[in-house]
Amino acid sequence: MIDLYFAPTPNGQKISIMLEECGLDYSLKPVNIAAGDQYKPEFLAISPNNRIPAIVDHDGPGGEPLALMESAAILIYLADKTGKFLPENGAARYDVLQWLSWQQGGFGPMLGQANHFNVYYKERLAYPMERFTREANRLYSVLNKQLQDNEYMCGDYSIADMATWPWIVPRKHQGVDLQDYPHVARWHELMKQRPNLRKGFGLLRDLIKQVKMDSESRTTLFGSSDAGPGA
Ligand SMILES: N[C@@H](CCC(=O)N[C@@H](CS)C(=O)NCC(=O)O)C(=O)O
Repeated sequence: MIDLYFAPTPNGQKISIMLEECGLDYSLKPVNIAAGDQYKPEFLAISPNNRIPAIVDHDGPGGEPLALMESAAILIYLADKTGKFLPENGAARYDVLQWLSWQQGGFGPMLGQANHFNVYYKERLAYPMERFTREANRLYSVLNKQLQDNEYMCGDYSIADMATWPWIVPRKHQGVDLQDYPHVARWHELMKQRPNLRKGFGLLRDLIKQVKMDSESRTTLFGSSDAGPGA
């Protein structure tokens, strides 16, 4: 059994999608990051960077429990455990790992910053809004080019797709219009047809609507209550 420490955000959804796609048994452990659950000692013992997602696999390597943080490491671990969605060796394996790294090091963090300055920060600051919206659009055009000749990001469906797709759902907040990226739009629709992806993505989605972002939760999440709701 795998414990999944989760909140319904793009980084969390990567892992709930993968667990559903692999058909693995898991037990959901909701982490309310707006209320500061990520700073509780019992969570920090599993995820020292105070971020979701994290897992504990009670049947880890050698039959011992394994705790893991960082969504890319978790995806690679689950792919290796099940033999699914990541080629075992050869060039195809490194192709998936390079696009997973692209998502993890660029696509996710830059879209997160675009979202922060376009939506959360109390003022509309021209420089960071333009910088991160421009970078978001540059990254979408890289993805668009990759998807021009590939049905999924690396040919076959893989953990690179699962890591990238949840980030394009809130694209309006990133200043992105999918009409400008027809191959991304085609892939977005293709992905949505996968029932297990929809199930993993839908986990605790209703919770988002109930979370009240007050001054205290903004300070918990962003270190400052200045990160107020956007205009
Ligand atoms: N690089 C990490 C990023 C994880 C991350 O940023 N998680 C966010 C939610 S999407 C979080 O837990 N935020 C809590 C906080 O900022 O205190 C990963 O890919 O797992």
